[in-house]
Amino acid sequence: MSYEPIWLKKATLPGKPGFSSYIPGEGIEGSIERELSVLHDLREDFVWSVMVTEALPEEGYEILVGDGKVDILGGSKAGVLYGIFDAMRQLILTDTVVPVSERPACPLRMLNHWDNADGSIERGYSGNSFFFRNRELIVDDRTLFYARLCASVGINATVINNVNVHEDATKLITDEYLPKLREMAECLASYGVKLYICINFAASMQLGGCKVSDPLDPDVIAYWEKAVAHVYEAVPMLGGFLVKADSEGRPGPHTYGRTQADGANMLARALAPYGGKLIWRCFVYNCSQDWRDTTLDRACAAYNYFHPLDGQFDDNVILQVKNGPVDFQVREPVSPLFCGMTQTNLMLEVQAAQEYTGQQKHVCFLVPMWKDVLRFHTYAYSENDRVRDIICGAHRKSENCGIAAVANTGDDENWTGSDFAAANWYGFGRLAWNPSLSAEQIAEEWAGLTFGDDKEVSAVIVKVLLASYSIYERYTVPLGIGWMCQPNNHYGPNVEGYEYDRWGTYHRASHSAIGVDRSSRGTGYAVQYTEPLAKLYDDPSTTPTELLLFFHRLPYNYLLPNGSTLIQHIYDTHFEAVDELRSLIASVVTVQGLIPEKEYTRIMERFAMQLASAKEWRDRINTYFCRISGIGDAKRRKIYAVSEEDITYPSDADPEYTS
Ligand code: GCW
Repeated sequence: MSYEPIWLKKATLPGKPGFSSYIPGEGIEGSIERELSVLHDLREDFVWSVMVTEALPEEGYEILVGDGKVDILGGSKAGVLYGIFDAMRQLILTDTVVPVSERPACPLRMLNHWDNADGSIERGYSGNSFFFRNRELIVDDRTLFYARLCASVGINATVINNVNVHEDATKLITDEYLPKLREMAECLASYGVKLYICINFAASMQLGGCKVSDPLDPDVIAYWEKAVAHVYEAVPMLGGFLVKADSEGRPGPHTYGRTQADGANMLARALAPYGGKLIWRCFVYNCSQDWRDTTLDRACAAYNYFHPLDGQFDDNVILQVKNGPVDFQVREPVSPLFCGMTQTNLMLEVQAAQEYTGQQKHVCFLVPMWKDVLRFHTYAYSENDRVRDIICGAHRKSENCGIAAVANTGDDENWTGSDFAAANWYGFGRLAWNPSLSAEQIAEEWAGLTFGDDKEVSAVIVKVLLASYSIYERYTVPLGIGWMCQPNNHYGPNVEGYEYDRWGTYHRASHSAIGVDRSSRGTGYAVQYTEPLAKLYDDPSTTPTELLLFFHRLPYNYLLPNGSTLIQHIYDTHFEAVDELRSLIASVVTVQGLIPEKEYTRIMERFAMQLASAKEWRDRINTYFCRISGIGDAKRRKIYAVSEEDITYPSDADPEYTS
């Protein structure tokens, strides 16, 4: 399948070096040469030179400019490449180069692909895998271009297979795959991207003939030592393993009464002699909950399992924590693990794949959401530390930390299905490199690189991106409640879809109130946080409005700080967001003709799907809450309440309804 150069469009002219064929063994020197010639094509009148110097941090770089001469210095060859891409970005956006001195904030800047060996992608919204086809690994020009795109935004690591490791992918660590895996690792490394793989915790049984996968069993330990030695003999540049254990049916140490630390350390010790890292996910919870049991709260699970183990993990273990305590909902509080694990290496996991945010049919630029997470004050070490400090290693002085995004790519021609979704891939890399960049700056860069330098087009694209997350949030789930989507595929509304299921994801709406009480009077989730956060979240009057229903169970006539009742807020946000979406679409129509037709058509096709789905969200949510509460919209907009006699309209005279 052919592919487009997306944000490297201007740096990839047909027949010119950027679109090069993959030549095995070419190495990072080959990439530097190729990218230098792109720079040269962009500005022939400049004299370009590159140099590696130990005076700079390993992945850092400096660009020196003087008298038509540009020197790019890197702390390593990868640093040089990052410097070249910076110069390229500057040239394309501003037609000139200014001096800069840069180093990445996060040591690990990683993508997690949920690609299966058969070529399908779990939660993939842009075609099939370009890493696997029919149980075979593919290494070709597209792999190289993927690495080029990653390097151009500073991504330095990737996991190519799904965390749910099924039978075929279990064999990635065997001779069936190792030679090709090495080729893959070399291809990626030629752009400074380190390959990682997901392993199956039960491989000792499935491949090694052991009776168990108990991490303290000597046969299991011996199996992994041998298996890892074999893998590193074939693929010495492998970064390590990522593991999903004891979660959603995946095997893990809990089966044997062992802890998550027992499981992680056993694998980490097998990897340590080779410098390998073991990334262990904290997404551990009971997915067979009885919905009748209102004392059990899934949000509490990760902290309950991992917090008591703080300090027990080996140094080459990194715990990978989803941004929120449940699962990539449109709005969740930041996971309390970032507040309470001061003796453990941590990595943040966000999801660029738009599983719950419109599945790449809806525009949803996630950088603003990620920035909220990164700047969140954890109070773990001091008053001033934020998630970004923790994942950049500021406190533990460790290189074993960073940020991972579940990737949103596939083999679609434009890589991400939706053209706008590429901004999330781009933005993730830029933010991981420098969390202080603003969402606006990232959006502007991406728009300029992707759609050219027309100011009008850029302004419209940036406006769409920056408005999109807030709009999506408002026509979908109100006030952080979550999980009102279709079960299984997670697209579109279904208010009670998860209500009586086993997944621990309930809103428990009744005729008078909605939400789960997660305060100290309820499940106690709020008090997993450090102070002053625990106190703040424990009280509805100090809980941030956008998270109100995540933490509290409240009546529909509860008054919000803006003077609106909770139910009126639901109506207002849903009506307004659909209207705003309509006007955003109209603004894109104004630049028809200034955007290439192919892209424009693709964008409009997706907007049509988004608008239809947004209306469905609005009408289902509004109708559900109108019917269940019997309270009508103070502004009398169209809601499908069936029987008018059942509805009471808040009167203007009633001070409780001053929306
Ligand atoms: O939300 C769930 C997804 C699963 C995914 C899981 C996880 C890869 O629906 O598809 O499995 O999260 O993060 O492990």
